[in-house]
Amino acid sequence: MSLDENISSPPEGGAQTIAHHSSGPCPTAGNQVRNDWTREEIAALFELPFDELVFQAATVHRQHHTPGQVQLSTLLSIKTGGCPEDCGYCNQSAGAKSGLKAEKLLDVRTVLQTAAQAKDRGSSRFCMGAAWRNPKDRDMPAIIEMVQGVRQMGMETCMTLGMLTKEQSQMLADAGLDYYNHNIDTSPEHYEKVITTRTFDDRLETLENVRNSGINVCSGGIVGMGETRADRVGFVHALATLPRHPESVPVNALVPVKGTVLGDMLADTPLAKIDDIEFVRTIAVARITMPASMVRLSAGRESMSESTQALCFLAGANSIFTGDKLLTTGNAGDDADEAMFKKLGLVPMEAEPRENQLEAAE
Ligand code: SAM
Ligand code: DTB
Ligand code: SF4
Repeated sequence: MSLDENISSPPEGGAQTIAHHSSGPCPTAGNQVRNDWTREEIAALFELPFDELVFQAATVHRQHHTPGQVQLSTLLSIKTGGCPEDCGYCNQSAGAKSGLKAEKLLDVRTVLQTAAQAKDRGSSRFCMGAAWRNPKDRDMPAIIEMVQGVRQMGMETCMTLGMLTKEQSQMLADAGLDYYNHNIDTSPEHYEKVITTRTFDDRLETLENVRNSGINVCSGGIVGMGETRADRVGFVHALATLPRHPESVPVNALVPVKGTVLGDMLADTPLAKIDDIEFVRTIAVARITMPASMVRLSAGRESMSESTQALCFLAGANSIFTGDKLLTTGNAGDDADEAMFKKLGLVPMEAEPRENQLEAAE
C-alpha cells in the first residue's frame, strides 16, 4: 500500500494559495529557490529513473551545501507521554496502549546536564520535545530557562512543544530559541486518517506564528504511514510551497510501536513498510524542491541499513539525530554513527547560532 503509484491525476490544491505554472523550468537548472512547485512537477520528479533523480538531487545539494558535511542534532524528551492528541503513529498519545509511562516536565538542571553531555559527544543542536498539545503559560518560564541555558553552552536550540500562539512564539524568540519543530506530518489528504484532534490548518497556523516571530522553522513529516505515492507528493508540495521553505526538513520513516494505531497496522500488513528506494526518492525530491534547506534523515535509522543511509546522504540528506535514543524510541547510537561516518567520509557540521544565520541572510 505504501507503493501505490496512483499519481496520474493528483488532486490539486495544497493548503497554500500558490501560482501554478503549467511548464516550469527544469527543476535543477540554475540554483534558484522556488515556492511555486506544482504537484505535477513534484510527481514527475518522483517518477524519474532512480539514478537520474539521485544525480539531480546530488547536483542541487552541491549547489547549496558542502557535500559530506552532516549537521548533528540530539533529542531529549523533556515531557514524556500522556498527550491528549491522537496521532496514530505516536506512543506518547494517552490513547496508545504501548505501556509508556507518562512523566512530568523534567527540571531545568537535568535538561542542562543532558545537553552538556550531548555537546561533549559532538552534537551541535539540542532538540527538546514535549508530549503536549500546546504549552501552558505556566510552563513557559521553565522552557525559557532551558533555551537560555542550552544557548549559553554554545549549542543551537530547538524545541517541539505542540501548537504555539503568536505570544508564545515571541516569548521563545526573545529567549533566543534557534529552531522550532512542528511537522505537517503528511499530505493534507492523508492527514485526517492519522490525526483527528487538530487539523492540518492548525499546524500551518503554528508554522506561521513561528516564522513571523523570527525563529527558524523545522517542519517535515513521516513516510511509511500507509500513505500513497500521491500523498508523498502532496506532503513535499505542502512544504515546498510555503511562503518560505522551512530551514530544516525532517523526513522520518515511521518507527512502528506496538500499541499505536499505525504500529499495529504495520505489524498486521508487513508490506505497508516503506520501501527503502521510495524513502530515498522522498529525500531526493525534498532536496530538489527545497534546495537551501537542511534535509534531515530523522527517525527510522535504527532499522535502516548503512547502504540506504548512504543513498540518503547522496540524495542530499545533510542532517541526522545522534545518540541511542530519539524521544522515546531507539536510535542508531554514537558508535554505529561514528563507524558509518568514517566509512562514508562524512564530517559533522559546526553549530551556527541564530544571529549568525540572520547576518548571513542580510
Ligand atoms: N507533541 C509535539 C507535536 O506533536 O508537535 C512534539 C513532539 S512529536 C513526538 C514530534 C514529531 O515526531 C511528530 O510530529 C512526528 O512527526 C514525529 N514522530 C512521533 N512519533 C513517531 C514515530 N513513531 N515514528 C516517526 N516519527 C514520529
Ligand atoms: C522529528 O521530525 N522527528 C523527531 C523530532 N522531530 C522531534 C522525533 C522522532 C520521534 C520518534 C519516536 C520517538 O522516539 O518517540
Ligand atoms: Fe502528542 Fe506530539 Fe505524540 Fe501527537 S506526536 S500524540 S501531539 S506527543
